[in-house]
This record gives sequence, structure tokens and C-alpha cells, in this order.
Amino acid sequence: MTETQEYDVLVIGSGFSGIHQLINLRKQGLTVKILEAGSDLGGTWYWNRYPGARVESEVPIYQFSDPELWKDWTWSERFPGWKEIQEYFQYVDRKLGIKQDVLFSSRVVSAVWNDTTDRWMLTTEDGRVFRSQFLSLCTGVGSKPYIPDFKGLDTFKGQVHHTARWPAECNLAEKRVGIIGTGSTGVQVIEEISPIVSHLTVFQRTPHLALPMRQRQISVEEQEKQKNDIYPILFSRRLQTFSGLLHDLNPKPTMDATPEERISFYEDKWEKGAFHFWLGAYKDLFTNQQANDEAYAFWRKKVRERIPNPELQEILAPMQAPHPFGMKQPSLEQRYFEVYSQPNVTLVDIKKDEIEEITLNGLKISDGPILATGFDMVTGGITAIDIRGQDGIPIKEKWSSGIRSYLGLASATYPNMFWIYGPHSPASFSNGPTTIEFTSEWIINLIKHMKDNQISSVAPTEKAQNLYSEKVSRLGAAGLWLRAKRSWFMGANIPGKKTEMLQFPGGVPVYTKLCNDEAKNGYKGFHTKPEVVRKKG
Ligand code: NA7
Repeated sequence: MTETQEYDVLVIGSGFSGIHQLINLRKQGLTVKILEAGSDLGGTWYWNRYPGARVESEVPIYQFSDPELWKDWTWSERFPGWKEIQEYFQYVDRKLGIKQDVLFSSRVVSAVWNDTTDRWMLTTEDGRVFRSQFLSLCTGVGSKPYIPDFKGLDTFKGQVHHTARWPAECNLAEKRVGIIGTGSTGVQVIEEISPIVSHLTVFQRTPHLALPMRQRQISVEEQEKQKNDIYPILFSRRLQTFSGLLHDLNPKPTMDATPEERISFYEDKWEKGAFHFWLGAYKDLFTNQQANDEAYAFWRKKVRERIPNPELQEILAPMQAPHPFGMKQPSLEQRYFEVYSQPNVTLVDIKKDEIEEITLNGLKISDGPILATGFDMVTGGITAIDIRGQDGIPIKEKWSSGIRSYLGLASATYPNMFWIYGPHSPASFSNGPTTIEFTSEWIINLIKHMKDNQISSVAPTEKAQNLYSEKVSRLGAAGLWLRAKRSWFMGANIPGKKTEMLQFPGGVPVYTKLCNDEAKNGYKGFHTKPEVVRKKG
């Protein structure tokens, strides 16, 4: 029998969220341990090492804002790849000694709350037990890979790899490769491997309405100048825009602009690249079908210009939009639409004839398929753990009929449990580090408040939770989100998962105001239990 280890806070996951929690909770004099399933730091950047994996938020705002962590770090590109981001996490460790407080290869399988002692008890896959007053879920939005139930997959003789479980050694040169899935991941893999494989067959169910990345190298000199002049300004600007990026939505209704104005606006966004054409668009793109159609027509024209073959044009950028633009996550591409003109690439439109069975002959790929089929997004990392709160009901069961949260960071009956960059938070509608740093600091301030006021535990009230959860649903219903079939934004990519808005779609400033008001009002949306009650218990 191993001895139970006791901490003030147990954090699950060592990506941006977990590391931010560790660094800043330690500053409060609290004992903290991170339990991490992987064997190194990085979270999503540890797991997603498939060819071409690259962040879609740009530097410098895609990093920690603490000057200690940027003053002598330089990036090489506007959108760094996974290797460079992994190196960044090693740098953060060298600076602040992160790994000393992380237990790697420690997958948490259960977390059970004891309402008498006000402690969480966590158990890992290999049977180790840990106890803490606070539980911080930093499991990320895409930590549970989704593999569709393809008949014949388990008997398939070739190699099959899900992109988020990419093997360290995998040489695709001269191989005949197939890829299922053309989401953000699929786009990146396809671009990267198409020049090296002997043949690539892409199985597309839904065309991907990708946007130009406009990648570029960034020099040390450029970054040094920016560090002196504007880094702190850029980091604070992040909290003022809808998306936590540096650009913002345009409040003007699309159809109020003249056709010339509109085209010039779209051209400008297109040239800037990245998410400017999406999260810097006319705001009614998200709510008005006509406005959305205008944006799609521009996108289609731009993309078709890059595809000489009319048949391919119709599969990749159809006349009829596959779904409202931006209601499924648009990826950032570098040469995606040119790939299909290569002689070694075949595009198979499986829209009408979905792949049900993986067979060597059926797919006509001799060296096995890559599964870029996504994740049980946003909730999957949390519901994969058997988490039981005051009433003993697993969170997976509780959320089967819909996520219940207060402020996208806590849930009633699960005291002293918080999550970062997860369900009902702005999560992927925002630049990761923006929402992560804000939420992490907010949680730490609440813990500080509890310590200062001898509070042993807090949990959202049902009333506050209902109001907030209804707000997320209402904001979701006001958009065109539901018109996009199988979108992970709505949980609709996973068969059987409830279709609902998984993230807060109201923008970062609205979200942060709700959270800040709650703190200013003395955390009235939470039940509190004083220390003294716990001691008697
Ligand atoms: P996504 O965006 O969920 O994409 C998954 C892709 O896999 C998508 O093209 C799906 O087609 C396809 N898919 C899923 N199931 C099947 C079946 N059964 N048959 C054929 N094709 C299928 O996941 P990603 O990993 O690309 O991206 C996830 C997020 O991670 C991304 O948005 C970034 O924020 C980071 P569909 O569109 O459903 O027709």
C-alpha cells in the first residue's frame, strides 16, 4: 500500500493552464503538485507531434505574459511549430523549476470529494492516491482523441495512427498514405506530408473553409525592439478584444457597408491573414445568414482562384456553402488548396458515401490511414475522469444532459474544484494564453479570499449556475452555430453527445466582466463553508 500524499492544490495537466497555476499558487505559499499523464511538459504540445502541428495564435501573444518568461526568449516564426513550443516549455522549466513539482506518467482516473474533511481524493491509473483541498482541472480542450467506430479498424493490418498519438519514429517518405479527416489537424498534416509521400489519398467529408496563415519568419531584432516598446501593451490588449487576440470584430452590420467598402474590408482581412477574416470580421457574420453568405462568397472566390480543376473547385470550395462560414473552426493554411493539384494526391469526397469499413482494398492505401478525426472536445478531458462531488454523482453523468457551470470554471456540488480553458469558458473562441491567464488568476484570487476569510470550501449555488448556463445557451442560440453539421463547437462531432454550445461565445471582455463582477460582489454566486465547520467535522 502506498502512502497518500497531501497537498493544498492538485493540478491535473501540465500545459499552459497547469503551469500557470503551479507558478502562481506556489507564490501564495501553497503546496502544489501537477499530475500529468504524459512524460513531459506541454499538454496539447506534448501530445500533438504529428507532422505539421503548429499553433494558430500568433506570437508574441501566444505565450505567458510574465516578463520573466519572455525577456530572453525569442521565437523563429509568427506561428511556431510544435517542436519550438516544446522547447519553450523546457525554457519555462529552466527558468522557474516546473518539473520538480510535476509527477509525469500519472494519469488521474478518479477524483472523489469528502464533504466532511473538505478534501479531494485522487487516484491514478497505477493506484497511487493523493489528497488536496483544491482540485484544478487543466486538462485542455482537446485531450481525449476521438476515433470513429469504423468497422474493421481493429483487424486492419497496416499502421493506423491518430494524430494526437503520433509515434516518435514514423517515416512516411515514399509511403502510400491515406488520411481521414480534414479539420484543422488534417489540413496541417496534408500540407506537411504531401511533398514527401509517394501517394496521399485524402478522404474528405466536409470541405474545410481554411484561411491564409501568412506565416513569416521573425527576427531577433524585431522581437527585441517589440519587447522594449510594446510587449506589455500587447499583453494587456489581449483582454480587450472579443477573441483575446490583437484584432477585434467590426460592429458594423455587413449589409450597411457598400459593396465596394465590403470588398475592400474583406481584402484587408484576407491579406492580414490568420483569423482576421473570422475573429476580425463584421460581427454579424456569427448571427446573420445573409452577412455570412457574403463572407463565404468572398472566401469561395479567393480559394477557387487557387484550384485550376473545376471538379476539385466544387469539392473543396462548393458553390453552396457546406455550413455557415466560421461556424466550424477554420484552420490556417499555407498551401492547402495547391496540394490537390499535385499528381501524387487524390481527393475522395466521401460526403455521400461515408467510410464505414476500413479495409486495405476498400481505401486503396497500402501503408495505412492517418486518423485526423478530432477529439471529444472541451468536455472530454474532464468527463474522462470519474469525478464525484457532494452527491456522489459522476460529472460525466451529470453533464450528459448538458454542461452545468458557473462562469465556465466551477460546477455546483463539486466544491473547491475549478477548471481552466474548458467548458463554458471562452476557450477556443479565444487566444489560449489570454483566457488561461485570466481564469487562473481569478481562481487564485478566490483561493486567497478563502484563506483570508477562513473559508474551507466553496461551490457555485444552483441559482448562479443556472443563470450562467442559460446565458451560454442563449448566446449560442443567437448565432448560426447550429447550422453547422457535426461541429465540435456544439459537441456534435461525437455520436450521442448532447448538442449544445460548449464554450462561452460572448467574447473575452464580456466574460471577464462577469467574472470580475462576481469577485467584486464578494463571490455571492458561491456557497461557502467556514473553516470552523470543517474542523468540527
Ligand atoms: P475536427 O475539427 O473535429 O476534425 C475532424 C475531422 O474528421 C473532420 O474533417 C471530420 O469530418 C472528420 N471525421 C470525423 N469522423 C469521421 C468519419 N466517421 N468519417 C469521415 N470523416 C470523419 O478535429 P481536428 O483535430 O482537426 O481539430 C480539433 C481542434 O483542435 C481544432 O479545431 C483546433 O482548435 C485544435 P466532418 O467535418 O465531421 O464531416
